[in-house]
Amino acid sequence: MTNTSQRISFLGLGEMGAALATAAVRAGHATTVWNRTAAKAQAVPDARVAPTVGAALDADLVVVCLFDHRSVHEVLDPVAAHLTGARIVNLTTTSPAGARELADWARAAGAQYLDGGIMATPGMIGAPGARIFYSGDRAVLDDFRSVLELWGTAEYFGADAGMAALYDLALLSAMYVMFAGFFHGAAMVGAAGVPAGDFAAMALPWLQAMTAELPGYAKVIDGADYTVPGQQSLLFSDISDIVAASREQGVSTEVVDVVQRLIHRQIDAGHGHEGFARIIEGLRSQERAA
Ligand code: FVH
Repeated sequence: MTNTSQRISFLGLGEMGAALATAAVRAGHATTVWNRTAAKAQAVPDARVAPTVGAALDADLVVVCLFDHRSVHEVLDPVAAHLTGARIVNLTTTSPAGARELADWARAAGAQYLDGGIMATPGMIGAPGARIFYSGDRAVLDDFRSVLELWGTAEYFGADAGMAALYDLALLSAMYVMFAGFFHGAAMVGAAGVPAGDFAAMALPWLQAMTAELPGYAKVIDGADYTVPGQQSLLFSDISDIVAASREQGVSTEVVDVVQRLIHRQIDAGHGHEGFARIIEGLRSQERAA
């Protein structure tokens, strides 16, 4: 229970919104909930159910946790005239540009806006290890830190409302590519009858050991010198054997082809004896070309 009860409203009671609202109720905050599908609003015991979005706006803090950028506008646009003085934290996943657009829109409506990127699953909310990234109006974070910390460690990335989303999506990209690599390996050994569970037991310590290499790669990237001795060269990193073994197993090479293409782009440009981390230069040039 908290000593200082705040009036917190939640717009959106999907899996995540319900977990956030439940934590607020448990901490003793006067919690109001609204959800498009009204039946879901009953999922948070002891919360007051608002019949409309407008009725949920009478709160110290309005927490938005909807499906995507578009749904945030669909919910908030009709009540824009009533947002003057509102303090909003939006935990809906959006792109950085989407977060900036929402921040500008909310400020134009007279509200303060803090954007958030949740680095946790609903089951992790309030448990050790849950982190939430924030950027935008710092005063919202400072004034409601005790509420925000109910859900996970709050980390602030500055006034640019897009930064939390940028960090969030960058970390998610690392996660998705790693999982895709695991699925590829599981398909390779799976074609030989090895259960994915057996492969997972082997992949876990291997990937944990390999992540220890990240700071070393980061040092090379930040130093922008791929000729520093001790790096695994691009020629050595050629993954032709992995591509061939995948084909032999009858497994699609889509996942590994991407990595092989990035390696060969650098080799073809004459950098074969430089370090593997140089493939980031190919990614950066794609970014510039876009
Ligand atoms: N669940 C997770 O593991 C991840 C962890 C990281 C952060 N994400 C993001 O959190 C946002 C909400 O996710 P969620 O898990 O709560 O998602 P759902 O259970 O699918 O609930 C979606 C809610 O959004 C409502 N909604 C959708 N479209 C509209 C709309 N046009 N107008 C009004 N509400 C809308 C939906 O309402 P209903 O379908 O029940 O009527 C749910 O309340 C999300 O950005 C994740 O990326 C979660």
